[in-house]
Amino acid sequence: MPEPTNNTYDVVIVGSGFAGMYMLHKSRQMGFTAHVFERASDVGGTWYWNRYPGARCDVPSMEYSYQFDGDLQQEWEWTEKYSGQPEILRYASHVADRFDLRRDITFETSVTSAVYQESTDRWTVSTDEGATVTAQFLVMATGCLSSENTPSFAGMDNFEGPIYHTGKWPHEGVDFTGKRVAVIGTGSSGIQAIPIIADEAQHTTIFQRTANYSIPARNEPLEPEVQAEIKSNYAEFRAANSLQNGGFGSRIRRGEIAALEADEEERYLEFERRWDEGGFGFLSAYTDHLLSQESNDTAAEFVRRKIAGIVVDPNTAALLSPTQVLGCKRLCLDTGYFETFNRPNIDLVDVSEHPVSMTASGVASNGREVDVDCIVLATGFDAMTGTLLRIDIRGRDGLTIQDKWSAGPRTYLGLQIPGFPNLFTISGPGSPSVLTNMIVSIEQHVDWIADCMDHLRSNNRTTIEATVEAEDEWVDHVNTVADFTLFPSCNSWYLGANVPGKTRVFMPLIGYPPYVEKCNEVVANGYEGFVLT
Ligand code: N01
Repeated sequence: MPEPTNNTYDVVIVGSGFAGMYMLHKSRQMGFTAHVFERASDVGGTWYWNRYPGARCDVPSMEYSYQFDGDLQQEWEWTEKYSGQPEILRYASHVADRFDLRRDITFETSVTSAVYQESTDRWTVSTDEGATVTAQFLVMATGCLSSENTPSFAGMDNFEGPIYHTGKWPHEGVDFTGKRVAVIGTGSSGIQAIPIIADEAQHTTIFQRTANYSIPARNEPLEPEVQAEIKSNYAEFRAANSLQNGGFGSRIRRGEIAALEADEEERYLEFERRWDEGGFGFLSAYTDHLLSQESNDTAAEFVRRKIAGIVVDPNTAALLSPTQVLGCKRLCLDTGYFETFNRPNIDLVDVSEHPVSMTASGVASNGREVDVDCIVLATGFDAMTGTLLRIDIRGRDGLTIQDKWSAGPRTYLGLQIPGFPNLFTISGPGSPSVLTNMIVSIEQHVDWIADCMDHLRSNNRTTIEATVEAEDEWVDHVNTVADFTLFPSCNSWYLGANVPGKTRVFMPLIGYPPYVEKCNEVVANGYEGFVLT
């Protein structure tokens, strides 16, 4: 395993998912010395850990991939419209080989602390393996969904069988054949895993707290002609995607009218077409689905009717029918999720009113106990802030990130935090991150950070630090935009509402590509909102 060869670097990067890998490559390209620390034993980030059955990306493969290198994007062949986890992990590994990244990555090593030394304007970074290095720049490429959320269920220690979390799945896989399985959680991970687990297990019981909307993914093999056609003009395709809301989907038909401007039948046909096509295009039928409750109701009602049409048992169909705003929690894409509830070997238990607890032999709620051999927790993540807050990060005057963010995360552009000079977050809270194609956002952030480091070097500056005024204005902006939409209306992880005790703040910025324009404008105005020393 490559240990750091020096103890001083221009850049230390934490994490070797898609953000950390590109940050390393870009830093090297620009002549900076860089080193990465990664807690996993290989690259891939979220795709390294989330190996649960059915794990698959919900952004098409031809878009969920790097565009920074023309040859790379030409030579890699995707096999499916939406790639499964194994293929994405192979791609990450290929990128690491191709750019010889692993020689500068120390694996199986977690950064435990990062302390800013005011006397030297450098960060001292320490790891759980006892390494200590210093760097001018510290880049947190720690991912948005990288700390799994394991609720403390009463009696959890008593359960005698194995408990698996979808976000930390055993590498050797899990054989559910002949097993009685409980699955807790029906977000994107649960909805992808349940059909496959139910197909394999003797019996599966789903413990659902909130029913979720899901649209058929309609995954299919990626025809070579389709791939070749996109590759023949890849740069143009990428540029067109970058201009779309969320940075993806230039081939999605975008509706141009509000839902209520269409008559009922026209609307029904439009939703039906999009349901048949599958994917996130469903959300683009009309312009105002996340702005107007009435508009949202039309789409939500359509999906509820679909569920009622698919699920044979009316009680189960009713339980599976969501009532919150559609899209307020991230919309799920599935393959046969609702159909799975017609199997004879699956039960659905509503735990919306009564918490789940565990016993030696199973899972209980509201006095009903179900004996199982193993439990799958599809209970999500302490998103966007969880991983950063687990590291002892201390900025100027010993300010800790835990104190700085005690009332929720505060950043400028989701890139920097006042009091923490030369520390950058990739896809941090306050940036569009999780509301976009993550790889597009990552590349935009890495390019911005690398240009910024280069700017300091060329102008004989040592540090860059966001001002408190810029941060205040930015946080206000993020909140104002969110409040203009229906996003804050439900208990989503975007708000931190899934983790007991977490401050309720809408963390991502809604608005990509305007965000990119803002970042470019900040640079054009001489790094407006930052102080350079
Ligand atoms: O996590 P989630 P996830 N008792 O937080 C339930 C990305 N992703 O891993 O809704 C009982 O969405 C919780 O219930 P509730 C994607 O961005 C992408 O599924 O809080 N239940 C919910 O049902 C996604 O949004 C892909 O009431 C409890 C579930 O657990 C994000 O990752 C695939 C509970 C958690 O759902 C997270 O998805 C997978 C408790 N104490 C993930 N605590 C694709 O690209 C939580 N729950 C397709």
